[in-house]
Amino acid sequence: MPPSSLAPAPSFTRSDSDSISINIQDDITTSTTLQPSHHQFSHHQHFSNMSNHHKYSVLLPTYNERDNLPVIVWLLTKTFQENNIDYEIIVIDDNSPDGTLEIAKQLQKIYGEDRILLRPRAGKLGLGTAYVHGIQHATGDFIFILDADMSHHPKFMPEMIRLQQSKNLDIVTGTRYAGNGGVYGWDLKRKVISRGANFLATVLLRPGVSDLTGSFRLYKKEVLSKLISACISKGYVFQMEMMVRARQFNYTIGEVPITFVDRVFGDSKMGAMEIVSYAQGLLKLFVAV
Ligand SMILES: Nc1nc2c(ncn2[C@@H]2O[C@H](COP(=O)(O)OP(=O)(O)O)[C@@H](O)[C@H]2O)c(=O)[nH]1
Ligand SMILES: [Mg+2]
Repeated sequence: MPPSSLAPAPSFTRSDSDSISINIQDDITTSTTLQPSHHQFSHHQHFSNMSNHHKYSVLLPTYNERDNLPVIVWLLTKTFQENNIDYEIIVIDDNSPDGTLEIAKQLQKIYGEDRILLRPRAGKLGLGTAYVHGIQHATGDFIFILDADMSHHPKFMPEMIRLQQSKNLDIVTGTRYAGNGGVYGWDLKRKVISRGANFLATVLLRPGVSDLTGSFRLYKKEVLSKLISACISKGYVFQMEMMVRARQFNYTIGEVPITFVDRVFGDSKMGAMEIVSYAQGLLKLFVAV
């Protein structure tokens, strides 16, 4: 099999001898993302009659995502190949105790070293710096950022690219809080936290974007580099600061409604500590901006 061809449902045998096949995962993904009026993908599904000479680097930060990584990589590859888009996936693993990096190495063998780049770090250094680290190795002129836990489905990427191209936008952000966007699988507490975080940030900083804390975004590479070097926040507040700075620099931002589906495998790293540090970071920004 040529390394860059779409690997048909690779299966990964885990050390505890139960095996995971992509088909099962894909079923889960499709069934959990079924939404009533998803007309935004009925047209423009493919780019076959649209020329796209750009290269898209996907920054994929991982911490304990061994069950999710094969599926998200498979979905990304499928999406890019079906749309004739040049891409690379940069996995930034922070020495996950569950052995995510080992899985990533297997995926690199399947898909090729030009498609899967491994840029691991020695320990859990946080999300903000993971992007800083990842972008240094990106060879694309556009950068996608998304979570590795399948909460962000790659099926929205062609629409994000299309919107970016139609207006030559600097940034396109996925939004859960406009149009057909939404959140599925979160309990009330988590929904309130997310809404609260967005509300607080909107009131304090007025950035003109409906989803500030989301992290499914497309950037022109030089725009992301500039934003990253201007950002002072670490952790969860980082995503929001990026949007606030973007407005400061007068970058153009588009929004594509996305459905966010809570992770099926693994645990969220969002805890009480993250909420406290988010609030602190927000206040710091409010004072600084
Ligand atoms: N490299 C790296 N990735 C992280 C870290 N914390 C979270 N992630 C990844 O960032 C993404 C979002 O984290 P997640 O726990 O799902 O956050 P939530 O969706 O807000 O609950 C996932 O792909 C995680 O694996 C970290 O410290 N380092
Ligand atoms: Mg998540």
